[in-house]
Amino acid sequence: MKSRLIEKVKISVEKSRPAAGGGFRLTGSEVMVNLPYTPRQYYSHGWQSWSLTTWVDTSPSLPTMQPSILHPMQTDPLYVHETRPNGSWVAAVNIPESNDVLLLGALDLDAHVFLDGKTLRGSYESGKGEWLLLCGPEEKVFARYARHLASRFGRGRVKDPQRVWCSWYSLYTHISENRLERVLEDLGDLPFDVFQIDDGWQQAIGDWEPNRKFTSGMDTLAARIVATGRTPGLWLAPLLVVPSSRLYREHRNWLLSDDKGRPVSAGFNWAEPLYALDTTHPEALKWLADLLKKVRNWGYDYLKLDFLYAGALPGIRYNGMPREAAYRHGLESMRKAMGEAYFLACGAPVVPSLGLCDGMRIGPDVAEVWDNPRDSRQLANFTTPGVQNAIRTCLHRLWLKPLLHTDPDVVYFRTKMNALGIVEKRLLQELALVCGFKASSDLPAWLNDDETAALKAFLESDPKIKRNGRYAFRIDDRPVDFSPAIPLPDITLTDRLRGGLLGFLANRRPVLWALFRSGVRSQGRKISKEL
Ligand code: 9PG
Repeated sequence: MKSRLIEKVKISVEKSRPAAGGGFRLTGSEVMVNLPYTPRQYYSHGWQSWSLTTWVDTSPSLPTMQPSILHPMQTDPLYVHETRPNGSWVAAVNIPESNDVLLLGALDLDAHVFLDGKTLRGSYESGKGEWLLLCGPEEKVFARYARHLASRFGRGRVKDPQRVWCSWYSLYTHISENRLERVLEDLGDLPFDVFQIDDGWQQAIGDWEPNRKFTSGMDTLAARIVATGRTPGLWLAPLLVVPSSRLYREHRNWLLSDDKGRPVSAGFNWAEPLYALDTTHPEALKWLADLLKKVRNWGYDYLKLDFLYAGALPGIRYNGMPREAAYRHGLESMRKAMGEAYFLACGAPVVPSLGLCDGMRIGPDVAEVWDNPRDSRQLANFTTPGVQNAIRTCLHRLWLKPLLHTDPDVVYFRTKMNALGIVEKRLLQELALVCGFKASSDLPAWLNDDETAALKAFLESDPKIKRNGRYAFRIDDRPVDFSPAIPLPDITLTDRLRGGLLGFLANRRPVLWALFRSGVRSQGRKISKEL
């Protein structure tokens, strides 16, 4: 079966030719690969950084993730109700009686893949494009797909990733210039290359000027960071707009809209509905370029651009471009405006960002917990913050490593303000070593001497990584097995019923608003108590 499979599949497509090195290169807006068997396992690739990416059993399917108000910010909203196994750009299925897989991967944008019984179907949303069809050992076929993507879209430009201290996973939005300056001092000689200010400095999502907690100005803070020998980093969500912003009031016509002219939902966060900029609107494009030039002029040479999926949501655009092409168009002009800055893409549609960013978050947010059963069991949502969700998705995206720096999010060494067990923290640290990207938000003041020493050793380490299986690695001389993080829960009927009710409630804006507000308040109280 193994070696002859590729001859046994029947391909329906406009054009097909052998690909260099084996397999086929196909052209068409729809390709059908008819398999001589029903696959049991399907590799489902999520649309953007946070979206679930994993091997799934082909039956039964998972319930639809909830609440639906968050669909645009967690998955590709166009396919969220699809019950067949499906995913963005690329799919793989098992080959019976072998360890090999068959891969169908798009080489152009706006592509989705489905499994329909024995038929793997690839489809371009707009016009035709190219596909790669490969059979062989999993690591090899994904590596070949990555090489084809690199020659089509390019790779990141930066050789080695930097070690990042990021303010989010300790202080969240409760940052101020005073607090950050204290952290900067406390970091002492811990070998972090970048000091990255996350969410909380801006006036509003859309109004990217410092708020009342940053009265000295962002340029002054950048200069203070430089004075400690570190690169200043800044978080922005440049493609998002919230109703409370000036940007929303003054430039409603820059928003991505639906066919009735209403702004398209990009989700809900910060106790507000989210909307998206139309990256094909010439004035919005110019505003974006000016924004990035402005933050570069303030002195920030490391930019974490977040919630980027907003630019690729379905909607009506100024120039009618297909959505991922429109996003890439916007990203190209942002990249240009950023000059030589390091660009970390987050919440980013994966393939359309290739070649334009230097690093990419390849999984959902971590958190001080392993799993949140309300989200994973009742809401069937595997994109919410938690270490298990982060490990699962990141491990299934390691094939992206030759294309950019793969950021699995921060690791924890602290015991304070942390519900993770020692084994769980360790597994997350090992993931960071496998991904080759090191970041932490631990406040030095929250670490005891042993934890500080362990963090320092982690930042200084340069281990040899060997992959021995899908989830098995050797890191220097330690065997590391990530399989405990992989299984998806069995969702019972009771879970589904509870989830239905929870999802219904969570879709009400006042409920979400109240949840968000009380969450931020209690977070703030806890942090203040610990500082
Ligand atoms: C700042 C944070 C951090 C973090 C980012 C991003 O689906 N969600 O509701 C959702 C909300 C926030 C989020 C991810 C997902 O976090 O990944 O590192 O920068 O924004 O607000």
